[in-house]
Amino acid sequence: MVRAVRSLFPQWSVPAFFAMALSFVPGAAWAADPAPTPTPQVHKIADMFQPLSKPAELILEPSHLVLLISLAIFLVVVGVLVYVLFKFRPHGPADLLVEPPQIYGSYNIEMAWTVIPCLIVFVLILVTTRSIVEIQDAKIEEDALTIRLVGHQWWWEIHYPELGIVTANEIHVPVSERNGKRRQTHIILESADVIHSFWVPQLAGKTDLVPNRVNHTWIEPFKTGIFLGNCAEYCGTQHANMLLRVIVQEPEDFEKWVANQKQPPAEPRAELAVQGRKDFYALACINCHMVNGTMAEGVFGPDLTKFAVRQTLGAGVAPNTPEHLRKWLHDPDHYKEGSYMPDMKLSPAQLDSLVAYLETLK
Ligand code: HEC
Ligand SMILES: [Cu+2]
Repeated sequence: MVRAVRSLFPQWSVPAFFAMALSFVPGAAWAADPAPTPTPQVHKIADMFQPLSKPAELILEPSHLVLLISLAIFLVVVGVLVYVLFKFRPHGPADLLVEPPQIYGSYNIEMAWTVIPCLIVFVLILVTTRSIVEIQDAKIEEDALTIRLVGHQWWWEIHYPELGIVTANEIHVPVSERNGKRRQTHIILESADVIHSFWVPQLAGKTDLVPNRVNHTWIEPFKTGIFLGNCAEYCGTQHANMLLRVIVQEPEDFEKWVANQKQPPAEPRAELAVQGRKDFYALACINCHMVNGTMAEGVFGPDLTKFAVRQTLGAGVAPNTPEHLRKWLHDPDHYKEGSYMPDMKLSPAQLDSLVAYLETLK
């Protein structure tokens, strides 16, 4: 039945009617972003109607059905409304003086608008339950990559427990072949503070990150490139700036990334960068940030071990360039008002040295 419905529902009919729904999709937040991304194709419009991973595909069918039913209801309600407005409009000044017949209640109509919606809801429950079960009870393969994702106000902490990697805001995963070699990514979702929600529309539906609870989801992207996601549960003032990227790579490229992430960052050589590391140690940065292989062991903020490899900073508020980094350190509120990275009133000399040091973390 769903398949039949789907064939009735060509792709082009969706966008206009659901433009409103789509405006919630993270792609919108990025449209104005001048970020020059040197790396692979960014799938700019995070369009949930173009899924590129198993769980997102599984929810496409029921969502078409839901949208189709909603469209039918919309047409019936508006149709009846327009009919009534025309049919019973006053035909002349005389009509305004007579009171129309006052009819109280109708057994038939009331039965109809109680029973039909109940049936519709029942059908939707059955269809959506099937998809939910299909996604949640899917077998996680033995060779699946595991990621532990911890939501923070307002950034994403990312662990690869089996690989010993910790990073932030940008998830790297290997690509799967649709009909060939697959590599699932199992994502364990937790929260450090309030409820957040993981949503990368082209890869999987939303799953919440709830304090004191462990949720799960998985992805299996069929295309390389960068997929944009967002926190999808209001989590405080900077909720809209809690962006997420999933960088899907060929297995060889992914392995290279892994090998690099496992190395501690190279020793800074340039004088300015060496000074920067001293400043980094002296300025309390180390209370909140970790840099593997150094005395910086803070865990309150994002791990900076391989900071310079990331494409963005501040969970996607700005491209990761020296200019933006300098501005971020000078005044994080400029990008993210109220963020938990304090303005440390750094001097221009400190800013220069810190930027030089952070740029070596790759
Ligand atoms: C009180 C804890 C705290 C201190 C002290 C602190 N930071 Fe942060 N920092 C954070 C938090 C929290 C974030 C994440 C902000 C966000 O994205 O909402 C952050 C983000 C960053 C980022 C962006 C990381 C990324 O990948 O997006 C950099 C770079 C950074 N801090 C550098 C520094 C430096 C350098 C210092 C010292 C001058 C410092 N921080 C001091 C908490 C702190
Ligand atoms: Cu959030």
